[in-house]
Amino acid sequence: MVFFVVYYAVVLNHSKPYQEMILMRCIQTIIWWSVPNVRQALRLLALGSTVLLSSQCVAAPIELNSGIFRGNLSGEGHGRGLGLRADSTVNLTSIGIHVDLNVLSFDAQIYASTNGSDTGALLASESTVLGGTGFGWQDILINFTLDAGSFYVLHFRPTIPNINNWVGAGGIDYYEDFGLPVTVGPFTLIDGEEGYTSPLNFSNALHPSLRVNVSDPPIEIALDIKPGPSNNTVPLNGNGTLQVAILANEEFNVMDVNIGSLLFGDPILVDGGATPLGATSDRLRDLNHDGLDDLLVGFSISDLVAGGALDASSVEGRLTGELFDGTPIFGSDIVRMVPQNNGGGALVSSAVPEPSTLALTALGLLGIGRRRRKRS
Ligand SMILES: [Ca+2]
Ligand SMILES: [Ca+2]
Ligand SMILES: [Ca+2]
Repeated sequence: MVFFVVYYAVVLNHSKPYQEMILMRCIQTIIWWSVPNVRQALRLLALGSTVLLSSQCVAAPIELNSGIFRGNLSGEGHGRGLGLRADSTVNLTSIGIHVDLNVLSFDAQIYASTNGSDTGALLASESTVLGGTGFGWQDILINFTLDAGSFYVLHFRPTIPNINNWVGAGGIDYYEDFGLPVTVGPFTLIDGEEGYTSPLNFSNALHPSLRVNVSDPPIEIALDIKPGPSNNTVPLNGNGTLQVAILANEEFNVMDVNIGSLLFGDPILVDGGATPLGATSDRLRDLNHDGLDDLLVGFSISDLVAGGALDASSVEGRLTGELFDGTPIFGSDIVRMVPQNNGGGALVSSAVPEPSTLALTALGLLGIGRRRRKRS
């Protein structure tokens, strides 16, 4: 079809600028609908921003220590950490330590605390094999939101208790606790500690230099599964695409969504270990006619069910992901799982089908025209 349009435009008796314009539209359309990431990049360019600009918004790691350096010493004990207060609500995405680690599995942990000097319940823990790379920063990815005004203890330890053998010959950077409290970034550092499990020992007068990566706290997005007049039925044995809409508002531009980061599934099944699924299609459309483009993403129903991310017990679908600046987003809507009809008739088609290539091409041409008008 595309080649016919090109042929029609180039061969027939149109002016040269018109032929070139048609040719460019076709090339744009082919690119636009061929690769999701290219489409995303073009949308950003259309907005006058770039992926590079977005990545510059990602904050640098924040080093947490008293600023009074004791020295580089051996690493006896069962782990090290810091008690602190979050002065604003932030999402912690990694915890690291400045050290020479032996090759072992290590845990980054976040404990509750009432004062930054006592440890309560373990709130989050992630394990990673690290070490063997000499002295430097060793980071473990974690994802946990610290609430403004609350106290926590960040702790780094060998996964298996290993009193005198978790720090290598290069040692560990130590800072003096008497330099605390001190405010660093969005945190007030209260006290250094050591130990293996709660309660940790805060009588120790030293602390390591920890570093954390933070992002803005998660944003809840307005989600509409099967947008439009629909009772959100999903055929359990369907082969169609489940369309999920992220609705924009004045504060939330769907152009900021990193489509490659989106994952969908039943929150109960996913939190129980099932793997959520990435989107297989995406397009912009003002679904609720408020003048703001919404983002419609599609997920394969058969893949969702085959992967265990949806089953007959599902009553909710959750979408999680990130903005280009790393801010987490999440949203959910109800689903009503229904069995497939004999022969797979009406219920399967209740999932919005993928538009044909012809329709996509027409939409692409219309879409490019619409976006251009908006910019002018
Ligand atoms: Ca202490
Ligand atoms: Ca709906
Ligand atoms: Ca809208």
